[in-house]
Amino acid sequence: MRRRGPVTNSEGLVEQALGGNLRALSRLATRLENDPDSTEAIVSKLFPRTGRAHVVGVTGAPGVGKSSVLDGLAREITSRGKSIAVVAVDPSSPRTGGATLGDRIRMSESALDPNVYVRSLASRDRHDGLAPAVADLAMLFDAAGYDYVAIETVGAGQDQLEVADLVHTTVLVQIPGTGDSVQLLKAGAMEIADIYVVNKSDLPGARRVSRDLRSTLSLVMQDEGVWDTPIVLTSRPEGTGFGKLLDAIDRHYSFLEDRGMLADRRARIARSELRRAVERRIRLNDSVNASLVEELVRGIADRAVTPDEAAQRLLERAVQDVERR
Ligand SMILES: Nc1nc2c(ncn2[C@@H]2O[C@H](COP(=O)(O)OP(=O)(O)O)[C@@H](O)[C@H]2O)c(=O)[nH]1
Ligand SMILES: [Mg+2]
Repeated sequence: MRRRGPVTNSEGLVEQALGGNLRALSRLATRLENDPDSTEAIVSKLFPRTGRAHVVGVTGAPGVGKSSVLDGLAREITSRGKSIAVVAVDPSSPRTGGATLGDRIRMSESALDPNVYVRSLASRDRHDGLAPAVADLAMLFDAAGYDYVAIETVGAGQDQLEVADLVHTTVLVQIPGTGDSVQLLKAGAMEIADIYVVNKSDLPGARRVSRDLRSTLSLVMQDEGVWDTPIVLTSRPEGTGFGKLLDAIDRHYSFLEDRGMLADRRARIARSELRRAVERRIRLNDSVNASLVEELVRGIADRAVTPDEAAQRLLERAVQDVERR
């Protein structure tokens, strides 16, 4: 289907969305998710308005209760008069299935609670990390003025490390009865977690998980004056721990600010923004220059060009295209 004047359209939508129109916000989110060609125009409008939200990543294995924790957190945030938008990447957080987030989605769409907005990304089979739209959506909700923007992602190796590049604070959710913290250490997860949540603390063994984390952390982090990674016990059915979790999240942001470390995190986020924009250009040209890509792929397979020569030619074409625009 052909769109007429997509740029003007997006501009109008951005105006409306940033003015508080939830329908426009939702349409813009859909566009960011499904129409990569319009991303640049949208982002250029959003970008000057971003940089205010506290962006929080929530990661952990499927079923540990990331969505439930976010639901509890959202209630705590709204009770303090603040707002949160959630980008849910976890494919186990569908709109169906009666998950608590399903209710949140309906709530935000019917604008019953304007302080909570949940957006689930259609799950795609991506084995190469997070969809680029995740970061763009986080930008959208930041620009729209939400106090907190949370990204919920499956804690499956790569995406867990990637989400840490998009956020100020990474929350890693664990539960009683699964592996010990040595596995986390091996997976590199201990380096990215700013806060641990032991969810399902109504089940037996939560204290043991918490002690295990604490002792492993004390081995890893021996420096004085570094962030003392909090371990927060939560329980969705009992509704406990979410106040403490929000306190810990806020405390982490203040810590970054006070220690002059917020600038480092911002630089880390900026680096991933730059990388995405570069990739966007190449991808854009993938569709424009599909035949060149095919030719290069064949060339590499036939050993006629090296991968680096092919990459160089693709980049040269990308630069020409940018100059022509
Ligand atoms: N007992 C108990 N079950 C929980 C708790 N939090 C979540 N669950 C359940 O765990 C399952 C997975 O929760 P969900 O939030 O969808 O996990 P996610 O896949 O990590 O987002 C659901 O059946 C929840 O009802 C909790 O604190 N205690
Ligand atoms: Mg979920």
